[in-house]
Amino acid sequence: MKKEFVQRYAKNPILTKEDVPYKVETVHNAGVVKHNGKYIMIFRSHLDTGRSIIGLAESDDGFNFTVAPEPFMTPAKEKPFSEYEAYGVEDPRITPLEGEYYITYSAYSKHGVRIGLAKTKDFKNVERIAFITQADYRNTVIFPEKINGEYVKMDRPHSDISPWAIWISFSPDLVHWGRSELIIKPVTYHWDEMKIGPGAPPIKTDRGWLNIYHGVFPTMDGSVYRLGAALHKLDNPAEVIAVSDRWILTPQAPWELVGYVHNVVFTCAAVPEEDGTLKLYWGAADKVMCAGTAIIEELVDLCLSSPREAK
Ligand code: BMA
Repeated sequence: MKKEFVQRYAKNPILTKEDVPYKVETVHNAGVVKHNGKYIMIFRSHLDTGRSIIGLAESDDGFNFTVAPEPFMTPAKEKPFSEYEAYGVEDPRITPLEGEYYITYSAYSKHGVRIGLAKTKDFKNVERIAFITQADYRNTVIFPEKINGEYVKMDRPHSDISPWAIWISFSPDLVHWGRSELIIKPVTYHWDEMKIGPGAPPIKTDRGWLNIYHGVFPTMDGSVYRLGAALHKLDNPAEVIAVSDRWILTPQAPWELVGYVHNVVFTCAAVPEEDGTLKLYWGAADKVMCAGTAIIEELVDLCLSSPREAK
């Protein structure tokens, strides 16, 4: 029997627009962390303008969430942020780092899409820090600790020439980034052949950084978004140890197959637990939020036992 690496939570979807006390059309692509013994989720919602905002929900067990009465982040009103967020804020990822929570999000405007960085201590007040890319970047994840004295991020620049791939960059201060290099590329006629991008902020394991990413395959019926796993060297995450040949999650449940955008599972969050499991969260068909669990060591073994080339 084919092994399933992610066990879906029995009561998926865990959050839908019906759970939100203000008017939204979708609940998807959420960042999640544990904070003061609770799970905090910040989720993207389309409004009926087609533009997105970010809401907040809280849970004791990581599966049953209650949504806060007001949105958490809406497009900024003050410059310079207002200039680049006018069309919405999307796909937040949260990294706990040095006692604070750093949030990366896609900022859309007439100038394109770029990545904003914000931080919070308590998920009540959020402070925007800077835009950390130019236009044409999405899917930025920050590693949860400095490596060799530097902050590290991965993201996915757009490109018409080369495949849309995962890049890594380094920074002394989280604002200025450089020494970028391409580290994982789509593979031709493979489930992730069209484009790939970082998903959840990386998880530290004894054998390397576990990177759960998304990959896209084009079909006659539109694109299919799936999730895969890769392992990066602990002291040099630019070095990719292995990328699993197989995907770890594919659209299967009815709400993953049909929704706002069909055939999408898209992650911005995986929360490691003390028992060696992780809780994985994904937006299903860009419409609802789902969750599942996986055994971290099994994902690491999967990468090592059946790798495909990284680039
Ligand atoms: C990507 C992003 C994601 C979305 C996905 C599937 O390009 O827009 O936010 O979940 O497409 O529609």
